[in-house]
Amino acid sequence: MASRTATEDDIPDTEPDLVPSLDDLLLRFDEGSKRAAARLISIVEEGRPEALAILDRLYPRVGGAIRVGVTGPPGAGKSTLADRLVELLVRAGEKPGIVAVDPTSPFTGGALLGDRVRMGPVANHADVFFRSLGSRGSLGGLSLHTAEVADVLDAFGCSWLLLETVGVGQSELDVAQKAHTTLVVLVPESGDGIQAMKAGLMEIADIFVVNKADRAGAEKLLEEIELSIDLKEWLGWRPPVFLTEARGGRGVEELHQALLAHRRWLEEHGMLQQKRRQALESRVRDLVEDVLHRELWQNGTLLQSLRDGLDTIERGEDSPYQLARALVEQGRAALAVRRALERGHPREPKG
Ligand SMILES: Nc1nc2c(ncn2[C@@H]2O[C@H](COP(=O)(O)OP(=O)(O)O)[C@@H](O)[C@H]2O)c(=O)[nH]1
Ligand SMILES: [Mg+2]
Repeated sequence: MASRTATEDDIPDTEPDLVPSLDDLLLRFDEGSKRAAARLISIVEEGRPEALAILDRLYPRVGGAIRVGVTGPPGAGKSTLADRLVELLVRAGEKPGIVAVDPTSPFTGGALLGDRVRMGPVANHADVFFRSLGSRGSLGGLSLHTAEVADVLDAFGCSWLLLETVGVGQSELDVAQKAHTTLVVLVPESGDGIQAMKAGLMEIADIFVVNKADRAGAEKLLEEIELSIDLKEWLGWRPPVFLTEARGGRGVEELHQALLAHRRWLEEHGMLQQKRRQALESRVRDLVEDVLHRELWQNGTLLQSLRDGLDTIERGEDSPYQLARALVEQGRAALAVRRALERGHPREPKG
């Protein structure tokens, strides 16, 4: 898409009563309207019923973007670093996007304006797409629909996608599964080095960044990390460690080069294919579980049995384990009946 300046069209409209038809939105999306993209993302993020149809329709165009997970403790400078990287990528003629998970953003992802301020001039660049998602209570997490939102941006033509997490936790494993390259950002203060190893970041990091190189202890942390890396045996890619000063942009070009090098390495060793497959598996599993979960609990009888069961447990007449087993049986039977009905077969009498 040709470079152009940001227009009013680039500000996402969140007024539900003005929502145009889906075909209309998709058409404008195809024409490169950021506003249409923002609306489609909202639909996907909110998990609205049309979401699956949208994703399905866009899927053939998904897969071009280089996906980089940016993770590390709060305050490490992930956002600042992501901004600098985006600036650099724009200068290199790329079309980058950032999907950030923001713990404070409300349900509708309304943190966008705040983050535009954060992003400064970068956010208003026509070739940058920025999206902030609510973490939905999954503390430290990537939002539930991060991968889907990234897919929409991928189909929109973003060539790089930075997926920024809130902090470090279980969800960082998710990032590793959803990104091609995972950046772990640490800072000299608060003994991050040791904590990183405890949190298992060594297992997910493709590249380590020691940010705030202007602060005391940066070199020492870098050495600590190098030492920990040396303690492990690396058959393939050995994660490099970089010093950066995100605020001033120092070390960002080197980081960019490292990202490209990792990308090449993945391609040359058939790992990109493997990572894509891994991500695909995790995605399809999520989708299946989501559907089964919803179908199961949509069943009013099952919910009633659950509540009745709770009474029984409280009276000391049953245990949670017995109840769970009974509910699983009941749920399975109900799903089997439903399936039979959907196929148009009469229900088999129980013998
Ligand atoms: N001294 C110093 N401060 C930095 C540097 N990079 C980021 N910061 C500051 O650290 C704070 C947290 O940065 P932010 O990017 O929001 O961290 P995040 O929570 O990991 O996204 C902000 O006040 C930044 O200005 C740096 O290289 N040196
Ligand atoms: Mg941040």
